[in-house]
Amino acid sequence: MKEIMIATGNKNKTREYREMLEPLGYSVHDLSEIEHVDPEETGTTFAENALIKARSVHDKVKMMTIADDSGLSIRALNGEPGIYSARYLEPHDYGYKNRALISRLQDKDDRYAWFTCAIALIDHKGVEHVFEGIMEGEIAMELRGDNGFGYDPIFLVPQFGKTSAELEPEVKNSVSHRGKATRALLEYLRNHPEEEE
Ligand code: ITT
Repeated sequence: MKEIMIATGNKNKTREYREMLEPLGYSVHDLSEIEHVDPEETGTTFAENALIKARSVHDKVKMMTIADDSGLSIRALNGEPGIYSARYLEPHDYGYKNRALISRLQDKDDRYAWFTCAIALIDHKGVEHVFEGIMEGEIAMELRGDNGFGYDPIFLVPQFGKTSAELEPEVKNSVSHRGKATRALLEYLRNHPEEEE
């Protein structure tokens, strides 16, 4: 079995990675199995923050480690919440955050938004790699759907006419920022089998 550590404290991310990696023969671990203090995300890009998270765990676990930094960017809000997606309007829950974003867009015609996911991989030799994926869409007029997590209920995926919270998990993974970045990661691993355990 190939072992991979997902350096995340977000159970929803672990679930999405598990759905994508287990069918390919990976045994997926996350931070719930080790003692770990989250590093401060001091980077200015998704890629920098993903690397900060991955490095902080890789030394400890000595197995192939990935971390992702992801978030929602809204063009009419100059890219907010962006790299601050998890911290936006804390300590409020996502019902509140999602309603707040919809009301900030009330008078705007431009509802274009995109999710970004940067996955940092640190391989056995300690070499760092980054894979990125985006999903483009629009901010919906109201919250819809119970699947997914975070900002999914307000993110309309144009080709389905549904929010990403209304999509079945496999369908979301097939078009999502995390799905695309994960497929790029897997292609890299397939081409470098010596880096798999
Ligand atoms: P870790 O740092 O421990 O991985 P986190 O939740 O703090 O967990 P991020 O710093 O990457 O993760 O923040 C990403 C936030 O962006 C996440 O909490 C969601 O609010 C949002 N987000 C990312 N991917 C998403 C997705 O697929 N669907 C909905 N919201 C998403």
